Amino acid sequence: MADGLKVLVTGAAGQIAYSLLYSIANGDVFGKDKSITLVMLDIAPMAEALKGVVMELQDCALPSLKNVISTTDVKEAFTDIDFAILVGAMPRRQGMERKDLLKANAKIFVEQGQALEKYAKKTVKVLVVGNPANTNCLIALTCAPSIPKTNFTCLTRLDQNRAQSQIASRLGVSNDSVSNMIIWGNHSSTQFPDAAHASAVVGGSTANAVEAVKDDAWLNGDFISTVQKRGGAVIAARKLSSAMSAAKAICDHVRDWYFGTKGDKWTSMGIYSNGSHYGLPENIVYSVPVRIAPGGEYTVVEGLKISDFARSKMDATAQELLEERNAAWDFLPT
Ligand code: NAX
Repeated sequence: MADGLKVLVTGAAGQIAYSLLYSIANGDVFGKDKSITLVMLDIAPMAEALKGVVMELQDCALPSLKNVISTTDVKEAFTDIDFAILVGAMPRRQGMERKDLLKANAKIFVEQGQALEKYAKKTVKVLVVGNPANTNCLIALTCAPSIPKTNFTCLTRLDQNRAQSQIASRLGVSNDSVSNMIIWGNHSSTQFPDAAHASAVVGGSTANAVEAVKDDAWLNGDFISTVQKRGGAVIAARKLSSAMSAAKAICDHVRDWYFGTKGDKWTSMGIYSNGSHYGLPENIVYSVPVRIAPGGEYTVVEGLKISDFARSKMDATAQELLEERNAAWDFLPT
């Protein structure tokens, strides 16, 4: 078996982790020939529940799972890790102001950013899932200045998968017939799912998705709002937020980041904006299309034609991220 990887999942006693841990341990993300040491972090009140998850992982008897460490200690969790999948976050409680949620989560991601800085390998790759994912990611990378900013991403793959599936079902084709969907901006209701550059294989030939759908009113209206509000629709129906689809999207994101994207295909992920792509502001974490080389180095897909409609949507979600950043910054250590 190839050299192992040490992979941390936070929020490990939560519902996304329950769907996610098996796939990582089973080799569905990093490959069957990679031995995995799985580190699971949650908060102290969840220590007993974590023990149950450990027992279940042991009982799966998976060949690629070398070791399982469950802990409520941040130092133990972050020491020498190769990958950090930061799922754990404070959920919004009834009566909680948005500011209170930002504050609670800023505290978590300051602590975890500092732990990455102190204890993780300098080559660690970090995926932030816990909401507000983009701003939590910005906080974590700010608190880990010795790790390259390009090693931090946040999850918008679930939004991309939702958009891809909407187009595929509209065209009556399989999900893998649709590619190069883009999610711009924040993982929130201001995100901009953009089908203008996507492709679809219909009846054996490849076409631009917009030309294949032939319904601009739907593409600029219901398609966008369905994707933007999908998380809320799942909560309304299930009384719980997306977990199975979130875990699947995390696996897709990390697998592409580890093995690279294929051929001319791209994927969307929230990355640190250095101000040099598509006129986006500097110092926010913004979702853009990227191509990824094996090993993880990514390049932003450049040169896409941006319509006035797209521009206004891209700017609106950037504006929301600037506001989130400004609100969260009050809670950062000086
Ligand atoms: P759960 O509430 O089921 O689980 C969260 C877990 O995190 C709990 O076990 C909790 O004890 C733990 N936790 C809290 N603070 C922690 C800390 N400081 N260190 C370690 N663990 C801690 O939530 P779940 O449904 O699993 O969702 C987790 C997060 O993902 C939420 O913030 C949610 O909003 C976010 N999501 C983000 C998505 C994205 O696309 N970026 C989509 C899915 C999901 O909504």
